[in-house]
Formats: sequence, structure tokens, C-alpha cells
Amino acid sequence: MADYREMWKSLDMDLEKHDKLCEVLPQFYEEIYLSQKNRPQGMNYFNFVVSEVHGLRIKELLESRKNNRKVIGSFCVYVPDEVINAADAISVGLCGGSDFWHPDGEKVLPRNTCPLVKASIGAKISATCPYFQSCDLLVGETTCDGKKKAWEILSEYTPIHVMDLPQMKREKDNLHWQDEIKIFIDKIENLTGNKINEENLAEGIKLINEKRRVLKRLYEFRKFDKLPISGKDVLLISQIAFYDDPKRFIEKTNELCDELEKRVQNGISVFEENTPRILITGTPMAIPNWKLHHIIESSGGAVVCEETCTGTRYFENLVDENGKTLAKQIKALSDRYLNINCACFTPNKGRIDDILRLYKEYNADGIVYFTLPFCTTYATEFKKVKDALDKKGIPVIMIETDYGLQDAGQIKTRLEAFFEMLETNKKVAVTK
Ligand code: BJ8
Repeated sequence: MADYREMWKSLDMDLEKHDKLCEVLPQFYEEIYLSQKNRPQGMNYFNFVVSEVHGLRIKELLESRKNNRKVIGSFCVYVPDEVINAADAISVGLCGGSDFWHPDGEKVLPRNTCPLVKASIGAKISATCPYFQSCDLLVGETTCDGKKKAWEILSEYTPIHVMDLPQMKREKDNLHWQDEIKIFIDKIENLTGNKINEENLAEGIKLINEKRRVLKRLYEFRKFDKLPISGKDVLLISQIAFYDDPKRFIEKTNELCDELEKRVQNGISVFEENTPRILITGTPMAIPNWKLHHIIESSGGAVVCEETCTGTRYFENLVDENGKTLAKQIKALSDRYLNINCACFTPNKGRIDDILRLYKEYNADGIVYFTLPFCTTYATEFKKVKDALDKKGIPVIMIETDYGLQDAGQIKTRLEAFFEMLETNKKVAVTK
């Protein structure tokens, strides 16, 4: 990476602390990612993006800001990126995925707060994340209690707009979400000085749909018996989708998919035959949280799909592109976004339906239910999900874990036993 110290200084970053953060990432990445065998060539672009995560992309953001484009940070897949793009602003996902930020987060939050919230707040107040430092506005949302209260604290450090997300999916909730999108449009117009109209919103919708399509295309390769790409590589790509330039991301991911197509034709797999296929469901995995995928894929399993916000919840369902008036486009946005099934909603049967459908579609052998500690909504929803899976005889294991590696050995042992059981099930099914 080139020398970006002057740039970071201009962003009021704590350089000494930031050096410590940068020290750990390369070795961590080497161990988890670069050591994989037989990776697709197309992953080189994503390796490069990671190597420049605090460099080149930040430089691009700052250059855009010099040209009067605004940078807007968000923390949830309910925030409509289409609106941000329509106003020629840039959207970046800011959820924290490293425990490096926890000590700073704990200065203002209770220790027993979800690691994702703690890391996100810690990243801001420690002044070690150049994305936070480059944002003109942050957008929060009323999802879980931890996030809701965290926005109040974050607002002491930086401007934040909070979208009031309903917690149910009735007609009146849809109307309410449409109102919230309108308020968001006003906010973004005031910030950027750019009026949002039918034309630029249609372009924003098209662009973000295109990003969803390419992610869907990538996921399709995970339905094959012979998997041409590892689960952790796909996770990385999904994480990068939140902050890379969308047009470049679409182009590079399509290039990778072309290569995967050839791999499928040639029967190339990155896993041994009969490796248990795992569907992960649960809380999102913000970069650089690669822990669970890494443990699974180094313990004899292959991750074939994620029913998470860094997985299918991010890209499934397109926004209808046929709306010709602003009102219709806003309705289409509201319809698409309220189709996301986050555990913050009640009831949330749609998520159970999704898990059952994805399990089938991706031909999974078992499910790993992942929750971050202190995430009450996802932990509580486990009962409903497990009941539904038990009825269908689908094996599931619950893993609750944070970003630290202290419990990695214990998780590995549990997963190895789970995979062994899945393999036995498979053999029994074959001999029947
Ligand atoms: S749509 S999952 S991105 S809210 S893990 S902070 S829920 S205590 S991240 Fe989320 Fe939007 Fe829902 Fe997705 Fe709270 Fe749970 Fe922490 Fe969470």
C-alpha cells in the first residue's frame, strides 16, 4: 500500500492507533484467504481491494468530495441506496466487524452490547476508520434496541439521520415506510443540493438492481455439486459490495462469474467430493469478520449460502423498475425493502420460509444458526426456526460467538461433530 499518512491526517485520524489496526490485517488475511488453494484468478481484484481498504478507496471518496459529491454511511440493508445514488452521492456500509474497536466502544456503551454495535461506535470514537471520517452524513435506523440507542450516542460525534423502520408488515407499516423514504429523500436533497426526480431515481434503482443481479449470479454457482468458489471468498465479495464503487464492483464480479462458469464446465471444485454443504442463517458478518466461515471451511464443511444481511437479504428481490412517477417508485422501494426478513420484525415467518427455500435451492446438508452475543432478536427467533426445521428433519446447530478467537477451538470441535453427523445422515440416505 502506498503512503497515505497525509490523507489520514487530513481526516483527523488517530494515526498511532490506526497503525496498530493496520498491523494485524495482512497476517490475518494471509492466513484466512491467501492460503486457500485453487482460488479463482478473479479473486485478485478483491484481494487488491482489501489491501487498499483504507487507501485507494478512501482517496477516491475524498476526490469525489472535492468534486462536491457527498458520502453517506449506513448500517443496515433497509437503507435505500437507490436514493443516495439518485442524488449522485456515494453510499458506504459502516458496520464494524473487528474487536479492535471494542475497547473504545465500551467507553460509551455497556460491555454487554452486541459486538457489531460496539465495534461500529468504537470505530468512530477511536478515529481509526477512514470511512467514518469521510462521511458527510450517517444514516441509522430503528431496528434493534442496541442500534437505536447507539445512534443517540453517535450523534454527539457526527451528524446522523435516523429512519423510523416499522416493526410489522401491515399495509399501514408500508405507508409509514414510504413516508420515511420521502423524508429521507428530502434529507438527501438538502445535503447534496441535488433534486431527486423520476429520471435519476430510475437510474439509481437500475444500478442497485444490477448490483443485486450480479450477486445473485455469483450465488447461483454455489448451487452446483462441484463448488467453483469457497464460501469465505463469496462472503468477502458480499462485504466489499457495501463500500466499493457499484459500477466497478458489478464489472469485476461479472468477470469473476465468467471464470466460474468455465470452472463449472470443467468440473473444477475447491472442495473435496461429499464435503457437507452448510447454509448459514442469522446475524450479519461485517468485514473483517470471517471467523465462522473460516472455522467451517477448515473443519470439513463448505458454506453454500448465507441467509444474512451480508448474504441473500442484501440482494434478493429487485425493486420494480416500471414505476413512472416518484410516488410509484417510492412505493416500489418500500415494497422491496419490506420484503427483507430481519428478526427485528414481528411476526417474521418470511424468514423461516426463506431458510427452508434456500436450504433446498442450495442443496444444503445442514444449517448453522449464527448469532452475535446480546443479539436478542436473532437469539430468540432461534426457537421458531428450529421448530420449523425439526418438523422437516433438517439438522441445525446454533453458534453464538463474537469477534474474538478465544472460543475458536471449541466451535471447531462442535462443528466437526455436526459435520460427522451430516455425513452419516448422507450415507444412511444413500443406502436406503
Ligand atoms: S436488517 S440484521 S443489518 S438490523 S446483530 S446490531 S440486530 S443486536 S445488524 Fe441488522 Fe439491519 Fe436487521 Fe440486517 Fe442489533 Fe442483532 Fe447486533 Fe444487528
